[in-house]
Amino acid sequence: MGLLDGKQGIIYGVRNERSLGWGCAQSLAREGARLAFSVLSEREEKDVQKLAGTLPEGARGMIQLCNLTNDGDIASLHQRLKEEFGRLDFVVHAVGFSPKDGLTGRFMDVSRESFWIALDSSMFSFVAAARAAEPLMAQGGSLITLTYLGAERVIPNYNTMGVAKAALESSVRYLANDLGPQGVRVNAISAGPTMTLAARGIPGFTDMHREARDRAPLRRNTTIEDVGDTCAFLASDWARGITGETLYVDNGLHILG
Ligand code: 0WE
Repeated sequence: MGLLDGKQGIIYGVRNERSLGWGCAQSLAREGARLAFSVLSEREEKDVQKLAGTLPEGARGMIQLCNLTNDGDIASLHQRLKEEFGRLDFVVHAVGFSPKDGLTGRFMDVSRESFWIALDSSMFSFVAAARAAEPLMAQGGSLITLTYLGAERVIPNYNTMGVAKAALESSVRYLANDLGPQGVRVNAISAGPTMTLAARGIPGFTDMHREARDRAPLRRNTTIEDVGDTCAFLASDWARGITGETLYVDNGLHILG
């Protein structure tokens, strides 16, 4: 018997086997949930199809292309979700993007264009996903997004993503207040540095990853399984009293001075 037997939800942002979204998918599937995946491109769709094929039969739902910065994409995805799933119990938003110039040099030198791309794709995308999911969550539900300590502290080069994550964490609180009366909970997981595709391309990330392990109270790095199990908890009724919260899954890194 799984924690999430009979529940179904959608995951945005699985890209490969190292993705935090994939860690969430594995934990949610293990606990008995049925999953839909939303991917950005046809190339990613093939990869995610392969990954989803490794999940238990009952966990595999639909895979559909959807760019969360496109309202038409969101509408057709939810039309299909309504037809094939009927109801959503959770949404996992594991999406974030900033153009390169938002992740390097001085924060204040980012272009207006790159700044808004980062805010739209990393932050407003969660609001858009929440709004679209609302009609399918009449019986309550759980919305989960991913954030990072760079929202609250200055982490070198995180720059525009830090400001986007700060807005995202604030949106978690406002959405929690909007949707609470309908029994929809909204929370964020603040993950420690993890070796994902998104992180690997970042200059200096390897050193940062090693330092995080050496300094963290638990002396280990955050894994996608750590994040996935917390995600399954937040999606479950065990977390029924938690909303508007940011949970740290970082081996205690954020408590250090
Ligand atoms: O949120 C993130 C990274 C997300 C991300 C990654 C990229 C790389 C490729 C967003 N946009 C882009 N754009 C690209 O063109 N993390 C929490 C991982 C991360 O990124 C950092 C970090 C950490 C940790 C960037 C600078 C410093 C630390």
